[in-house]
Amino acid sequence: SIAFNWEDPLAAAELYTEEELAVQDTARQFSQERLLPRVLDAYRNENYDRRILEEMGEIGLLGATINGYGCAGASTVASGLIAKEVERIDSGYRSAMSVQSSLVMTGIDKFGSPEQKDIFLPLLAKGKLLGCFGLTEPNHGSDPGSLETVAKEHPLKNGYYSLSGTKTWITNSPIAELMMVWARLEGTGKIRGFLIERSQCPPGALETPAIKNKTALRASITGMIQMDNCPVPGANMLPDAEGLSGPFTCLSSARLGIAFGTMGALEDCIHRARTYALERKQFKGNPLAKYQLVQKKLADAVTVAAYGTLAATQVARLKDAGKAVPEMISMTKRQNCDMALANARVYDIPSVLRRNIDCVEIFGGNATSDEYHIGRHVANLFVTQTYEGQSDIHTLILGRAITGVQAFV
Ligand code: TGC
Ligand code: FAD
Repeated sequence: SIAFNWEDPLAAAELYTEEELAVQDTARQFSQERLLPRVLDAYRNENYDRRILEEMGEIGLLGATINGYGCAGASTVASGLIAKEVERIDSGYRSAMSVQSSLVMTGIDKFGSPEQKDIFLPLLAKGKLLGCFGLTEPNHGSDPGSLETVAKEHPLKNGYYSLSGTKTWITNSPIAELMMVWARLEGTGKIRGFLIERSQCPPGALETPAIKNKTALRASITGMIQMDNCPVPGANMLPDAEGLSGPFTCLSSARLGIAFGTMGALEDCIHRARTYALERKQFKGNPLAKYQLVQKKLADAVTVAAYGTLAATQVARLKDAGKAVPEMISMTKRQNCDMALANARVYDIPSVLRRNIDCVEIFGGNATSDEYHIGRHVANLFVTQTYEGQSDIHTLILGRAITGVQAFV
């Protein structure tokens, strides 16, 4: 007989192929066995274990949608399910992986030369080479079209470009060996992508200081990329990306991964809150789960996770069929990040106005202890709402598509 399954209420699994379910199982097993035991130490000490990407590479989780170069050639849905399982542990772990797979590897796969693909993709797929993606600058975050980093012909080294400028808030940058940096090419004024190899840069030309003491995403490393006449071989410019459509194409891939991933984080919050509510007793020995207000919190959060997963799955299917447009991705990224955060945390508005109540309240004072894992998810989800286009920016992307009038400037 068919029964309601609170862990998959709208039977999303029915929409997945055998292969996609197998990929999800592999990712879940890896995440639970290899990531969960590390996460508290990583988060407490801002200590990302670089070996994680190699371990992910060994089982085919990196660049999963790419065909060839040692990549799995899986569907966008399968790749989304990987993100969901990894983010079930921590958004920072998904972040480090997204940057490698969706931003750097996608960028090379879509816009790289055959030589760039042959050299870099197999190493990135195995996690032997660690990548980062530098678009944001200190003065230009939501508006990367105004970026100031400049690339010009190197005055001393023939066949080289010279890059100068600063990128900030760059995931993986302090430990990355390969940096995909977006800069304005002197002369044309167009934005182009460059692959900077750390091992090729002389001292002083490239610095990547870490941004320490973060209040969230502490299990991933974040830093700057400071370039001072950094020499980059001409062969390391991405030949097929000119203008913002290059970085934005990579972002479309990563944003969809975040839409899946945040549903994994929310599902973990639900799982933990449900267990806690069944075990914790207050008032005459009743479990918290007996109380209607607690049940409403769980009902809301379970509904949000189910809807968000279905929406991300639909957009991923459309993407594989060549029928997705960026606004669909903006819609799911915005909605899933906002709703995951709202349902995981305390909303700072009067309770009478609250539509989206949260899991964290169910833990009472214990929410403050990191051993309950819930506070960590809440802090991380705020960042997912901010990077890859803050939610209000996606609101404006949708508003532009709905009205035909753009509100950015
Ligand atoms: P706009 O005129 O809208 O577009 C410029 C050109 O880009 C094309 N385009 C896209 N192409 C592919 N995919 C997309 N999603 C695209 N969106 C736009 C567009 O067709 C146009 O092409 P062309 O050929 O006509 O030049 O540009 P705009 O400057 O008006 O853009 C405004 C806005 C707000 C939409 C854009 O700047 C924006 O999305 N801002 C948000 C910035 C952002 O998302 N930054 C992310 C940095 S990376 C990051 O956060 C990684 S975190 C990773 C982790 O740790 O998980
Ligand atoms: P701003 O652009 O200054 O925006 C501040 C606020 O103003 C936002 O709420 C925004 O929505 C709002 N705002 C801005 N313009 C408008 C407008 N026209 N109308 C209405 N509201 C507006 N970047 C990378 O390139 N690579 C990475 O790997 C990367 N990793 C990151 C990791 C972490 C942990 C964090 C926190 C950030 C990361 N980022 C990365 C940067 C991220 O993409 C930016 O923080 C984000 O795009 C927002 O830019 P900003 O911080 O400069 O905010």
